[in-house]
Amino acid sequence: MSLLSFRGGGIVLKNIYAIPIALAVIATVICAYLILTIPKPKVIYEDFETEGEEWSADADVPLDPMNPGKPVKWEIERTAHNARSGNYSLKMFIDGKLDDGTIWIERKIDLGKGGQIVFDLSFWFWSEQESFNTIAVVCAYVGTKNPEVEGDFIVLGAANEVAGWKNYAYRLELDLGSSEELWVAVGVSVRWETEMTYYLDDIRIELG
Ligand SMILES: [Ca+2]
Ligand SMILES: [Ca+2]
Ligand SMILES: [Ca+2]
Repeated sequence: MSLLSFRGGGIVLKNIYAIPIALAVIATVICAYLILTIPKPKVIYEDFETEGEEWSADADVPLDPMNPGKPVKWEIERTAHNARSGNYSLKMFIDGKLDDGTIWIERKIDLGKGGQIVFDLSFWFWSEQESFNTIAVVCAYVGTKNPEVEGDFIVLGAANEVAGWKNYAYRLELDLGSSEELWVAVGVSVRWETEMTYYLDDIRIELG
């Protein structure tokens, strides 16, 4: 039997429920609006456990005098040889005997909006040995352009601060202007005349 068929009493009953129902509907609409419109941090995580196409390798390295017209040897590849998480990480090798060269991985992030953002980067970097000499430095880039040269990067610290895995972090507030895309890169830059191999794992990027 419907509420309306109750003549007088039914109308009273209907009024009693009308206000709470209306409030519940309004509260639901407000909650849905807040959930949809409050910006949530976007988190990007890369642990190298699967093949991906988001990141690509790039470099700014000198030409090899022993090999005319060719750059010095460098290589960035996913490997199961060493890992902080799971079974895989990224191996970064460069022949730094000319005391020069920067190699990195980079990716573009489509944000869908420009303006002010807070960028938080964290990753783990592996060095075979600790050294008081700065053999290489760990470097990063964040900005609106595709990084192409060593000068695009900022130095986060020495690459040989510990033997094993070490966490590096970088936080930045930046104004993208009208650009709706962001480029991020993490790499290593030679400071000592030697061949060197490092590993990278567990990159976490938070954009708020
Ligand atoms: Ca991993
Ligand atoms: Ca390039
Ligand atoms: Ca590039």
